[in-house]
Amino acid sequence: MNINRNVLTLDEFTIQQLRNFPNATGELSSLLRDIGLASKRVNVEVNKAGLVDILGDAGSINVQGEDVKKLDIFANNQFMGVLKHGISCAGVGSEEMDDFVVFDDEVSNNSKYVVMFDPLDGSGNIDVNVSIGTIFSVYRRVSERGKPCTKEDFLQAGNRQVAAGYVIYGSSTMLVYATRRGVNGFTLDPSIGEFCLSHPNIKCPEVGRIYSVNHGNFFQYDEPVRQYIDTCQRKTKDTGGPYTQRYIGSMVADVHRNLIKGGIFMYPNTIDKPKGKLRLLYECNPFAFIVEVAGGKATNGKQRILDVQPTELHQRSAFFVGSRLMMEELESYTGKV
Ligand code: P6P
Repeated sequence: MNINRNVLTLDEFTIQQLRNFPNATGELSSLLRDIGLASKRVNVEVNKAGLVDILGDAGSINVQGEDVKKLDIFANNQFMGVLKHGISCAGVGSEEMDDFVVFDDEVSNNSKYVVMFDPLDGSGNIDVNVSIGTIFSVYRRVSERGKPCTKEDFLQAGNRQVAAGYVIYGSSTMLVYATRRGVNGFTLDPSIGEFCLSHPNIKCPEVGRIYSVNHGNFFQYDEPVRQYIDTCQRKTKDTGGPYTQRYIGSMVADVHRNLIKGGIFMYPNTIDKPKGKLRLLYECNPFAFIVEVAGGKATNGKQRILDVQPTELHQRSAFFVGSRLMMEELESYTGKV
């Protein structure tokens, strides 16, 4: 009997991956399905954010010193909930929580993975209806199984990630995740409430014509970065341009666009933020992993991002990510990485 499988759901895809790798335990597939479930619940609230009193500041201030909006808290609790009650995660770290959380129950203590996530990145855009997103990063724990996870499980270099991904709540809702075997995108089909494989085996074009940076900070950037931005502005048909500047101010939307179309996203150090603004563990590392698996590059301007050894859960970093040849042109100004 020929079963019509022309559209694979996220669940079917992750189970198919299991069939292709019989030695796999299924814990990572299960964890990804848990994240997909939480994403669908967050999506419902994001889509009606303008209609119900879920907007507006929750009154609290998060560890970043930013006003926390109710949707941030809702999203944080959704991802925490599915991961705590799943079978694959020993604990989590989140932008919305000062410290990492150990689930510390028998099943969780025997689980293989820990997860870092930014539950709702770009949340400052929630009430002006700009695309926002969730970002997540999965590590195999280094602490002894059977016991509670420890800080060392979360302070691993990005090159030890097992999987990473994001959800973009935009004109459509997409979940994109990478393992070392590839990057795949799933678009939510509201008619069946399932993420369906829409972008198999995503590759980042070697070169693009989009550069993404906050020009408002231009005079705060180091000279080599300003020189590269100037070069972008001077591109012509004869020199691989003209380039266009696209910057939404929501990292998930900006990096997703550049991943698909080709381009470079930059959040350099500034005079005001000498260590950068973006968070290494749950913003830079996941996107660096995804873009590298797709064929691009990601650095902090001096070093491959995935090789940076973290020392703090919420540490910041300068971040440059995108098409390989555009990153190499940037490095011709900032120094070879
Ligand atoms: P700026 C959103 O607050 C965020 O963390 C990223 O999503 C986004 O890329 C960046 O900050 C925008 O920062 O300083 O340009 O507004």
